[in-house]
Amino acid sequence: MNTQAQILLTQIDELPCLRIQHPKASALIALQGAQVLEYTPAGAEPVIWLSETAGFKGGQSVRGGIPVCWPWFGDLKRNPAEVQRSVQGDPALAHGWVRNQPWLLEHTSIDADAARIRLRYPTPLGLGSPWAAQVSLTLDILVGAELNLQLTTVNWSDAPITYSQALHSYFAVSQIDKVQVLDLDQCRYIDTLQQWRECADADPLAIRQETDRIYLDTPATIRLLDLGWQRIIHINSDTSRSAVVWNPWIEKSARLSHFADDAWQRMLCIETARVLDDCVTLPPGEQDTLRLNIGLSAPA
Ligand code: TA6
Repeated sequence: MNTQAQILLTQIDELPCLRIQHPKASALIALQGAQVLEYTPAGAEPVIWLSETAGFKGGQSVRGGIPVCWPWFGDLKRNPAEVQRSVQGDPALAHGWVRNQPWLLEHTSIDADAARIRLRYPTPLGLGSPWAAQVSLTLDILVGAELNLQLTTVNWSDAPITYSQALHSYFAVSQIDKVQVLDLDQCRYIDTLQQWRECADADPLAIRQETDRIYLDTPATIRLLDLGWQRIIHINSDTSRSAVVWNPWIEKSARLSHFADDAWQRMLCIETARVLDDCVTLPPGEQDTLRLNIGLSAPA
């Protein structure tokens, strides 16, 4: 049967969402946080993981998908001093203030190749630093044989702004002990579980314990090899030189909200970032885009 190409507005509990049906892929996007929740190419296993126990409540980021972390990543106090000075955010908020806020649906289109959606964070709505009213933030999402996200910040103010950001992608895996993260061997990383000390590995990364690493000087493409599903997920960004790899493993899973105790076996976060040495300073009148392209191939 030829799948109709359509973008449907739907409500899941408290959250308005867009359900994308297309011959090349299906997807689910929450307007809150402009959060991709699901992405599954035609004929493939899901690429993006959504928690089986996810909540869909106003003001709460949904567990899974691709949360937008902006204008800071992670713990604000662990960010460079210039980010903290510039954003003047609430340190109690992890991952910035836009991922649990309502975004506006600005544009949709659909053709034989893909569905395209543009969402806009309605500054100065909601929380914000002194410059929040003078910065625009949009997310362009392309759903097709590949998934493409472009997070664009425009600085309309008369002073430079400094921020960190990440597209916090939760990837679905067949079984965590059947996957390897390629292309990060030789990259230096900060191990947040070992007093944030700097390390480096010589081999591809296999996940065998709680893992929470910030890689720096990363290559444009990071590959997630999944032998269980006989595929490679290509995570490509030409505008990011930092990436976060996170799996909560057993103990932390039990402490996480909306996260089944065994869900650590079915997901792995590889987050496309601009953090630490790679954070962004944007001069007045300029714009910056964080681009992410996700595609599949068979293992070599
Ligand atoms: O990206 C890794 C991380 O910073 C982890 O330390 C963990 O906190 C994860 O993000 C999820 O954070 P959240 O606030 O969404 O539960």
